[in-house]
Amino acid sequence: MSPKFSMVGLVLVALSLTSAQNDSDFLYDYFPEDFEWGFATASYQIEGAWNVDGKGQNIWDEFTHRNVSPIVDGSSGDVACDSYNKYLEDVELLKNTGVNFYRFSLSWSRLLPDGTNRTVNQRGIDYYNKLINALIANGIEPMVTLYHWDLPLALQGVGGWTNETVVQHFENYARLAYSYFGDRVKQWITLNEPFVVCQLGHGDGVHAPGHTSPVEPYLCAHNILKSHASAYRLYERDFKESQGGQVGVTLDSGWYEPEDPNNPDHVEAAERAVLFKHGWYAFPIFFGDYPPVMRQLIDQKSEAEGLQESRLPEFDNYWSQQLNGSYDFLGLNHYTTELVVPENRTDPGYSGDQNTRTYQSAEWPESASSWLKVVPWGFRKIMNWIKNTYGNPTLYVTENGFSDTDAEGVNDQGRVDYYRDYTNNMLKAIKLDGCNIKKYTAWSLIDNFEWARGYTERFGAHFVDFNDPARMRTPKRSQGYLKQLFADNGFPPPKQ
Ligand code: PNW
Repeated sequence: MSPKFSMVGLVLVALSLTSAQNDSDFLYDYFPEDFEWGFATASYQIEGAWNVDGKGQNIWDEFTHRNVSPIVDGSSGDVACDSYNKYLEDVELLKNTGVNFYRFSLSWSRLLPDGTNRTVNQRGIDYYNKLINALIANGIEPMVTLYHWDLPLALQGVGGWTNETVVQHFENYARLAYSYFGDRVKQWITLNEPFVVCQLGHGDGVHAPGHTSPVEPYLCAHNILKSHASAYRLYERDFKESQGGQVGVTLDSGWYEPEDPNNPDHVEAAERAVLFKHGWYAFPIFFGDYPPVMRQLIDQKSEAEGLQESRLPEFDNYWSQQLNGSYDFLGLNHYTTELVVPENRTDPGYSGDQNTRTYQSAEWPESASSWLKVVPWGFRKIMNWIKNTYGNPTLYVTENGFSDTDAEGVNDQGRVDYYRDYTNNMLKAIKLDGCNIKKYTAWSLIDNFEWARGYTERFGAHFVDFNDPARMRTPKRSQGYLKQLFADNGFPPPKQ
């Protein structure tokens, strides 16, 4: 190569590097060859069939059936997308979009009606066997979440996640799942978003079981972490050698950006916010204990409140060791970003404990969900924070997505733009920042029951007509977009 030629090459490389690091620039490049693409769903949000074929009730059945409905449109997951009957259609949609894998969750009370291994519901086993076999027959790898928020009601009767006995029940349930499905399922996620389980279910009360408390979320988190560790160690001990799969956990975290990045107090407050959100669950799993700043602030505030002991429980040596390193990969659910300012607070509970206040910029594009603003660069920042904080673990994006309403129908350009810009930031995190991201999962395959928001917010790449008894599914514009993205495995440069 002539010196002149290589000089030109160097200048071009330098130019493209500087321009690509500027976030406003789109990166035309490809994902690594072994990168994998999929869709996610969750049992309660899609299955329906809440009281048939031996399924026991769970806390969302009870929550949605309350006389005064806590759901904005008074709806429930009784029928949802009827995927219990229409799972083969779902597999068709997956196949048509060209995914590598499908992330779905098992309904604990469909398999163990009262949550304990006293009775196994064979018809529940049959259902998931049929689904798993159909996926595999179509070349789609199953990725299974054990717990996506639908705790068996009988276990809630004795305190649910706030009673330590749940740990053994979860381990028994995990053993059942590994035993029956582990010959074909190699990707296991113990829990989906323990933060949402504990804070929205036990702190704010907007999710089942609807408790409001400054203490329960920390207790819930403590038992949920032990449950995760038990299920992880069980697989490691009794299944890993024969089945050869992987076990991880899915944690949700937004990105927390200091309002004023030049103010050290703002920077510290934003760091606190990420530690309280992501670190609350990830620190025990990566390091064996809660983040020091949580220990310090919650101990101090508990004492000031006149409590005998801290609202944040402690791990003994045994649990600290069980937890430490209990992951083969880390799952990340990410949707949005918040701005953070420091604020001295005395209101007891998860929010006040952080001494921060968070809000979202009015300039960020909106979705149909009040909490979800479109901030694509935040995705790249949380991935880098995870890389730097935990030593660049294997990261699977297990959810990412955008909501709209009936009004958009299948013309969901907002979702197309969201997926394009978020996945492009993920590409930058991989190619420019060296983040170890191996899989990406779009939420969601189909519109579904969006928890407290009922059917008023749609996240699907396929439209579901909830007025139609057949629950017809229709591909949206975003389905076509994702299909192309998955097939290209990236962003081919625009043709000149
Ligand atoms: C996730 N928030 O939940 C869940 O894993 C899905 O089941 C859900 O449908 C999806 O995201 C869309 O909401 C979240 O308030 C719920 O920050 C609420 C929040 C985040 C995630």
